[in-house]
Amino acid sequence: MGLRFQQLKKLWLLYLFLLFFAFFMFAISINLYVSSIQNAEVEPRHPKPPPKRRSLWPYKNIVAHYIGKGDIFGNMTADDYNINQFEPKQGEGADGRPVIIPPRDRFRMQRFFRLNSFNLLASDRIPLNRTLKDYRTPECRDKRYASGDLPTTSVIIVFHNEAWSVLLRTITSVINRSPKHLLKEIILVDDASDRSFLKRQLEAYIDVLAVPTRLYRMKERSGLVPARLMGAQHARGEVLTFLDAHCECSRGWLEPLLARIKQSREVVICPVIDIISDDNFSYTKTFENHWGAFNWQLSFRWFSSDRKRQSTPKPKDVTMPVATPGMAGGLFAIDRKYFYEMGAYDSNMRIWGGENVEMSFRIWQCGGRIEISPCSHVGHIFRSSTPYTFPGGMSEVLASNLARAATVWMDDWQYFVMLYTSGLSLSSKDKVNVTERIALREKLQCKPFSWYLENIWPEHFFPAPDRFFGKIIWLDGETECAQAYSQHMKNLPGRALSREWKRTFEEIESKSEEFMSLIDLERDKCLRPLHDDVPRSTLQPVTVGDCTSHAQSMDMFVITPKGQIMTNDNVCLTYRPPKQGSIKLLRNRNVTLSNIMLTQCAVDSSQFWTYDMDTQQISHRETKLCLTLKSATNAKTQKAEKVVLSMECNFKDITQKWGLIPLPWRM
Ligand code: LR7
Ligand code: MN
Repeated sequence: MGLRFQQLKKLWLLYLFLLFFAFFMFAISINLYVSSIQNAEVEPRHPKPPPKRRSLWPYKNIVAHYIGKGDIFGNMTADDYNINQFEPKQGEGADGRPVIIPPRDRFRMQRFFRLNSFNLLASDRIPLNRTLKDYRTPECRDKRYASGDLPTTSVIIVFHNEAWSVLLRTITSVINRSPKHLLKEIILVDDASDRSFLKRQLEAYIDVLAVPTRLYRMKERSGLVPARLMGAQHARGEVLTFLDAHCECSRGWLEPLLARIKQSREVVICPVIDIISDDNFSYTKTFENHWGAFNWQLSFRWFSSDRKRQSTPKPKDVTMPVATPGMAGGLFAIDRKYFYEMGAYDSNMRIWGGENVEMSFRIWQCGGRIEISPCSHVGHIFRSSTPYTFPGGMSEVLASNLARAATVWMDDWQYFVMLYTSGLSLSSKDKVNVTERIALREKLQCKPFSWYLENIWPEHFFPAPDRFFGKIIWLDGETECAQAYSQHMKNLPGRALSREWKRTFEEIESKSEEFMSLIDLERDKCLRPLHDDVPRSTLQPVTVGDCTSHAQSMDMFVITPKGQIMTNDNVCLTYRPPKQGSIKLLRNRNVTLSNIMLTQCAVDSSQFWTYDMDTQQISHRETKLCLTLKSATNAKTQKAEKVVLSMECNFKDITQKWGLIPLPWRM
C-alpha cells in the first residue's frame, strides 16, 4: 500500500511537471509569434531621435517588452474601445521611470496595445501629474528669461481617438509646467473621435481646470491640418504653440520658445523632442544637437552632425537654438499673426502627413527660420504604427499631401520626388489643385528650392545640377552597357584625363541617353548594400547585384563635385579600416568584413573619392586604394558572397572598373 502511494505521488509530480512544461512552451511560442509579428513590420513610420545614452553600447530597455499587436488576442468590442480604465497608482512612472505591468495583467496589456499602438495599461497606471526629471543642461537651467516681457500663448492640441490618460497627462503637464501668466488658454480640437469618454466626460473634466480650456469639434474626420486650423482660428494668445495629444512637457519647456519668438517673430521654434516609450512609458532624454530634414521620399529624418548655432556674442553658447532645415511637425511655437501672414497651412492636406514638409520649405523659402531650442524639452510617444483609420487610404492620402508640397515648393526637384517615391508618379502633379498655394508663393516672393538646398541644407543628399545622379555599375566587360561605357571612356581625347569629378560628370552627361537606353537592370551589376534588411543608420557592407532589387533607392547614388558618394537617408560610401575591436562585433552580426561601408555622411576624409576616367577606377582619395569586387566568406554562414573592398590599384584588374550610369531626375 505504502509503495503504491509513493508511486502515485511520483506520477502526480511527473504529471504536474509535464503540465507546467507544456504551459511554459506555449507561453514561449506565443512570445515568439508576437515578436515575429513585430519584426515583420517595416521601418517605423516616424523615426525616433537618437536617445541620449550614458554608455557607448546601445542599451535595450527590457522592462515590459512583451507587447502584443497581433490578432491572437481576439477582436476588440465596442466596450473595449469605450471604457476608460484609468486607475493611477501613487508613484507609478515617477521621474519618467518605466512602468512594469504585473504578470497577471500581461495578456490584457497585449490586447489593449493595439487600441492606440501604445501600452495603454501602462499609461493608465501613471498619475496625470507624474514627476519628470529636469532634462535641461546646467547652462539652460541657469538661464534667466524676462518672464514678464514674454508674449502669451495658446496651446493647441488636436486629437483623434486619443486615450484618456494620455490626453489628460498632456494637458496636465502643460498646466503644471507653464508659467501661469504666459499660458493664455488651452485649445482642444476633437477630430471627430468616437470614443464615448471623449464626449461629455471630457467636457466636464476641462470645465474645472485651472487654465481656461476650450474644446472644439470637427463635424467630420478631416485630419490634423483642418483641426489645427480650427484651433488657431479660436486662439487669442500672441503665440500659437502646437502639441500632439500624447506629449509631456518637462520643466522650463515654454520660456525658451516664447523668448526666441519675442526676439524675432520670424522664427518657428521647436522644442527638443524626447522619447516617451510606447512600451513602458519611460521618458528618455535625447541629444540636444540633433536637427531634422527629409529623405528622398520626403519622410522626416533626424540627423546629428554638428551645425552652427544662431550667431551670438558668445560663439559657443550651448543655450542658443540650432537652425534646422526641417521640422518634425507636431511640436512648435509660432507668432500667431506671422502664422497667418505666412499662409498658415495648406488646408487641402487631409488626415496625416506632408504638412511638416510643406511648412518647412515654406518658412525657409519665404524668409523665416526654423530652429530647435536646446533648452526646451518635451516628451512625445513615438509609435511604430498608426492606430487610427485613414479615410481615403493611407498611401493615397499621403501621396496627395506630398504631391501638393512638392509641386508648390520644390521646383525641379518635384520630379525627382515623384519619380522615386512609391505611390507618386509624374501624373500625381495633375491630380492636385494648388493654384492658391502657388499664388501665395508668388505673393510672399519666396526663394527657389535650389536656394534652400544650397543655403539652408548644404549637407543635403539630393541630386543637383552640379552633381551626378544614377547607378554605379561594375564594368565586367560583358553587358552591352558596360561595353559601350568603357568604349566611350577609352576614346576620349587626351591621354592624361582630368580627375576632376566635374569633367567626369560632363563626359557622362553627354552620353546619358545612350547609357540609359543600354542599361539592363537584370544583367548589369549595380553597387548596393549587401543586405536589404539592415537599419540604415548602421554600418553596411557593399556588394554588386541586381539593379532592380532596391526599390527604396539604395542602389542609386548622388556624387558631389567634391567626391562624396551619397545615397538616400544621408548614407555615404565610407573607407573604414576594420579595427581589432570591431571585428568580433561584425562577426556576431553575421556580416562579412570589409574596409568599405555605407554609413552616415559626415564631412570627413574617409568619405572622399576620386574617379579615373582613363582606368575607370574609383579610389579613396586619402589612401589611394581602389574599390575592388572580391569574393569573401561570410564568417557565420560560411557562404561565399561578393563584397566590395578597397585594395591596391591595378589598372589591369577588371574587378576595379566602375561605370557611372545617369538616371533622369528632372524634366
Ligand atoms: O486624422 C487625424 N486627426 C488628428 O487629429 C490624424 C491625427 N490627428 C492628431 C493626432 O491625434 C495627434 O495628436 O494629430 C496629431 C499627430 O498625429 P500622430 O501623433 O499620429 O502623428 P506622428 O506623431 O506620428 O507624426 C508627426 O508627423 C505628422 C505628419 O502629419 C504630424 O506633423 C505630427 O504632428 C508629427 N508629430 C511630431 O512631430 C512629434 C515628433 C515625431 C517625430 C519625429
Ligand atoms: Mn504624435
